[in-house]
Amino acid sequence: MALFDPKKRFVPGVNSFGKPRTPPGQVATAKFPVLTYGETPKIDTSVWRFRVWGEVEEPKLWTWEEFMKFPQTTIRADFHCVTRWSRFDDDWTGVLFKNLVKFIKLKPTARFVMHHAYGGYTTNNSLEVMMDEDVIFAHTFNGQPLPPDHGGPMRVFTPRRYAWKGAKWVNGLEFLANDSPGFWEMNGYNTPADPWKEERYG
Ligand SMILES: Nc1nc2c(c(=O)[nH]1)N[C@H]1C(S)=C(S)[C@@H](COP(=O)(O)O)O[C@H]1N2
Ligand SMILES: [Mo]
Repeated sequence: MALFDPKKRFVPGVNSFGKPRTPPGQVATAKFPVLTYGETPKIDTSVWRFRVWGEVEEPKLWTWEEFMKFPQTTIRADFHCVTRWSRFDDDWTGVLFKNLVKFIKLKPTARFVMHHAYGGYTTNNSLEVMMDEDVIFAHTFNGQPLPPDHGGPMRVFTPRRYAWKGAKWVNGLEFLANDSPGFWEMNGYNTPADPWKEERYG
């Protein structure tokens, strides 16, 4: 299933979900800067594990092989960093959250989702934001394995939110009943983080 409808690119200046392609205060770059707080962890897929816990009926622990059996999707999307650079039209392949969550039995109390990652990074989104149709757990970038500096072997990418809302080297999801700050959220960044509303800080 491809979410990208090429016809939409014929609407000048509008992205795949009907918003201005360049959010306010952003500048386009052809580069792909690496924005990491700390070191790049090196994780082999043979030892990679993905945990699910918190407000769920049954915690999960998936291996790489198990994760690759979930439905795979390629999206074309734009990347917006809160430090004001944006990258356009990359193809990301992996498992959409909305498909992954079908394999998790949520408790009715689950309202927020904390991403956990190798290295200790965390970030929190509402369940509603995670259910956006293009939130993806990506292992492939423009047809190549996602490079370690950009979060390989697996990262989260949230095209409708600033990029800090997706954890590189993701290794688990914790479902929460209440809004709880992750790494940057504790440091003054906000939870919804909508680039078109310039929700950068607090
Ligand atoms: N684990 C982890 N994930 C992270 C970060 C980080 O420091 N550690 N930085 C975030 C920020 S602020 C951005 S802009 C993007 C940067 O992704 P890139 O390095 O691939 O450009 O990753 C996000 N995810
Ligand atoms: Mo960022």
